[in-house]
Amino acid sequence: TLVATPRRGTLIVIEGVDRSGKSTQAASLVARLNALSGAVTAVSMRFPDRTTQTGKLIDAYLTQKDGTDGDSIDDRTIHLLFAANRAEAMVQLRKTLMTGTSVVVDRYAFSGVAYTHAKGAAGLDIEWCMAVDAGIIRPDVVFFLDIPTDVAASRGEFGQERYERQDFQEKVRTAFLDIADKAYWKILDARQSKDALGEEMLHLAVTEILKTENKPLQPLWQ
Ligand code: 2DT
Ligand code: MG
Repeated sequence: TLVATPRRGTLIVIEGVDRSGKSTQAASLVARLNALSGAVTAVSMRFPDRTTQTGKLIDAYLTQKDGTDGDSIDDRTIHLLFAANRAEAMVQLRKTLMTGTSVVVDRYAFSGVAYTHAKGAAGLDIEWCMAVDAGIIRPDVVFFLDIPTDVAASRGEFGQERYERQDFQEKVRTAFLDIADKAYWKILDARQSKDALGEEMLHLAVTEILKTENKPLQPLWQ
């Protein structure tokens, strides 16, 4: 008799500029996947994970509570902290995927590269930014929620944290599109209604889950 190898879960990453709807759509996708009849199980994850030791440093930096001028962590160091915050999650992520659960992740290394590179500082070229995350688990699919930054800026709560300025977000969007890999990125129109976008993502996610369940995990950028 055949002993079924447990199918692995699918790693789905959602990326985009601030206020593109990532967190809403991540929660919605997990709920929609779990509601399907059949054997799909999905959980969510987000980066930065602000609850860990590295995450607390990152949170202080983002909310600018970390020093007198809010600039007490330099650009290279904060980039490395974001990467460390992902690296420390890999054992758990791999375990979850290998037990057959799909994981929907709100931001990943692509945000790492796009936000750091958008600072335009010397030495923060795309190659250096990417190198730091090379070898972490490669997503099976990236949903890039694309939105003009003026539309994003007009949504609520813009401007509460570091980076939430439209001129900066424009640079971030450009950097995302520069590193978009057609092999596994889906660029989606994030101006459409929540439900329409959610349906589109569900359809694409199910297709991906069926395609990837028997494939080994791959390293990113190697
Ligand atoms: P949230 O608003 O989604 O919590 O993100 N960021 C994120 C980086 O600069 N580098 C990274 O590697 C990641 C994952 C994007 C908080 C902010 O942190 C930025 C917005
Ligand atoms: Mg934010």
